[in-house]
Amino acid sequence: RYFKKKQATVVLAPFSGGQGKSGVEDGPKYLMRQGLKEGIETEGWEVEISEPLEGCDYEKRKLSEAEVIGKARNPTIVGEATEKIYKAVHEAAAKETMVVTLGGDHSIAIGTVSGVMEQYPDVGVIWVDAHADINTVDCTESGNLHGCPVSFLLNMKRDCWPSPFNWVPGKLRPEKIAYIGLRDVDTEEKAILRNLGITAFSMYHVDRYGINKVIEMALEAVNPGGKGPVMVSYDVDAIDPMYVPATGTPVRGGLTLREGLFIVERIAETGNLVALDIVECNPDLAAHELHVVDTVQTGCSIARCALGETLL
Ligand code: 6HN
Ligand code: MN
Ligand code: MN
Ligand code: MN
Repeated sequence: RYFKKKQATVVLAPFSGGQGKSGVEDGPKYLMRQGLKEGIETEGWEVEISEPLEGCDYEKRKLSEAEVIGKARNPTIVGEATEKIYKAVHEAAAKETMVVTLGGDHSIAIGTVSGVMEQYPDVGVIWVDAHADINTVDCTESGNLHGCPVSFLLNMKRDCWPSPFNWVPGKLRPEKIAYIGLRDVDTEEKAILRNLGITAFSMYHVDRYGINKVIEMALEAVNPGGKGPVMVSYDVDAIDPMYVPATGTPVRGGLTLREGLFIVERIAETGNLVALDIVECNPDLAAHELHVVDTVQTGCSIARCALGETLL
């Protein structure tokens, strides 16, 4: 509905600076090698690749600089990398292509959501995750910025931001984001969700109402009447570690593989999807090769389902 032609831009975001473990920067490479691009092409999309972080050795800088400002770890590289991603995503969205960004850790969503919002200021964001990622730089316990992207997007505690984040527009409103899959939310994050009245469906709600009703309610919350554009920021740890073992912060009791895919199938069906992130695939954290394949195949399935595979 939003595109004249079925054109997609796959933005590669091999970045790990939002958390401590290495390996998540290899996510894009593994997803591409597993055939993500070909999978989307099979659905009739013409695919272009964008590599905003090409030539930047953030992995090396993370290890050598080990910067901490206030509580935030590695803020300079996170600020710089997300600004590059922001520009690439904005450019791709402005060309009226579907934007699929492959992480990398979830800090990259500071860039992706901001970039999408330049083109679609009223976009509704569905955040699929075991975690709320809404810690402020002020209240984060881990200091890992992949636990904070939503607070940047909502412009929370801007006074406390390290200067590399000065570029962040911070224009998302609390009523334009809804969560699905939550089951590991920090105490301060729960207070924030409550105070801002953010729509959040935990695994309890998935069990209580079923995934179909949950996705219906989430969409209605961020995009009333189904009239506007929607973006999905998909952290693969929303799905149970039984299906997605190779990820940095796995939490048991997650979505089944089918529930996880149904979310994007249903959103694809509305015709309102304009952008998708797939983040937190970390091949280095697999106990053996089968875990890598399970995780990476799930990432590729999310992309295909979001771009219409299961619509017969
Ligand atoms: N993710 N709430 C924890 C923290 O460190 O702030 C976990 C964050 C996980 C982030 O999975 O994208
Ligand atoms: Mn590596
Ligand atoms: Mn998560
Ligand atoms: Mn996340």
